[in-house]
Amino acid sequence: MYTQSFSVSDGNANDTAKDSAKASAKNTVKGPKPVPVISAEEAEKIAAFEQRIADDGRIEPQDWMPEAYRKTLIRQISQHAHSEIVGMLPEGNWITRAPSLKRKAILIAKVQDEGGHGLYLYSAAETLGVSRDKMLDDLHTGRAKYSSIFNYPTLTWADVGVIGWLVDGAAIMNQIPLCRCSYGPYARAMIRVCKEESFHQRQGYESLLVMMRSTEEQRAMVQDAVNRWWWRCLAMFGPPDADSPNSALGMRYGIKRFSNDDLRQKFVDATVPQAEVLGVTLPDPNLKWNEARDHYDYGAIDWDEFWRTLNGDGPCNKERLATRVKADRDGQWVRDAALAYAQKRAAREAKEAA
Ligand code: FAQ
Repeated sequence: MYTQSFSVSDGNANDTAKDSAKASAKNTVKGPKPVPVISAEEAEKIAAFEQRIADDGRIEPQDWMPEAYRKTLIRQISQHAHSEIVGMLPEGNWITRAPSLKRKAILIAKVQDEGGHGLYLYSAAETLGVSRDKMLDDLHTGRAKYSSIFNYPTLTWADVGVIGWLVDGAAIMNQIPLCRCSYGPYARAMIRVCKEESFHQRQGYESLLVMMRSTEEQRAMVQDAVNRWWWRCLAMFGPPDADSPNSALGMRYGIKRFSNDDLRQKFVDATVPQAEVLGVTLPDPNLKWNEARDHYDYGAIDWDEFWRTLNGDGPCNKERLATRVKADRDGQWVRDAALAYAQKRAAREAKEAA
């Protein structure tokens, strides 16, 4: 695994020289800023890396990569992994109360899939040199983020269907472009994740269709769930582009292929016709087709609520974290036993081979 031996900008050599010149020109009183020195070998590595990105090639774990690329990936992939694992909880809450054996089996499979997605993603992040223990420690101590959407409660059975339809729907919209992300292990993990998310989205939609074709009470329950989840799902795509500090680097490095606002718009455009077929109203009086833009216009998202939730003050943040910490502690003996067994087996095999 490559680590940079000294601090250099992750831009190309020309950019670095221009940036340094600008910085020195501005800073006449305090004297010139130290100009980062890049060896010819270093400049060559940066150029090769940037060419690979420009050619839409893949960066693999053994390849040289700028430190900022590695850090951006670790940040995004670990947050994504945490989201999948914490994301098991809101729906997991309904496994014991699913209305039929069929729905229970589907829900168990879905929640188990989310656990699997978390595992692929932790593995992909580990290829960048970060340990799983460190990532989990960051989650359990509240240092790491996970998706805002999983800090809301699942109040009725309709919430489970709406999570499948809208939350998985938003996740797919965001994750399909990640299948073409420049980092090989992340891109490959995303291909399988997206296939499974697609099943998740369809099962949610189908479950809601059944409820919408049933009693008035069930239709009201679906509408109530849609009212509660719609705006949070729009916020899942992240802050508006103008307030998204990581987008520029993510796009430059070929990690993000579309901006937060572009994906949000794609999601709205795809979801409105689905809502019409379902017979639910999306809770936005400003939602209307804009002929000139060839897109739906939609109303203002409550970004204060989004940032509050991100900063730990959503309705379920404390509960979600406490549940994860407890699960980790309760599972310690299993990990210890598995490790002891593996060590014992390895020792026996070594003895037999000797
Ligand atoms: N929640 O500068 P940006 C799923 C943070 S998986 C929490 O725009 P970026 C499957 C962001 O991290 C859902 N935090 O950041 C499922 C950054 O904080 P930092 C998860 C958020 O990275 C379904 C700060 O705000 N999906 O649902 C959120 O360029 C059903 C500034 O934001 C992924 O993780 C948010 N919604 O863009 C499971 C996909 N939005 O790190 C169970 C991969 C932003 O500077 C049941 N991730 N933040 O401290 C991504 O595509 C990107 O990371 C974004 C954010 C688009 C989420």
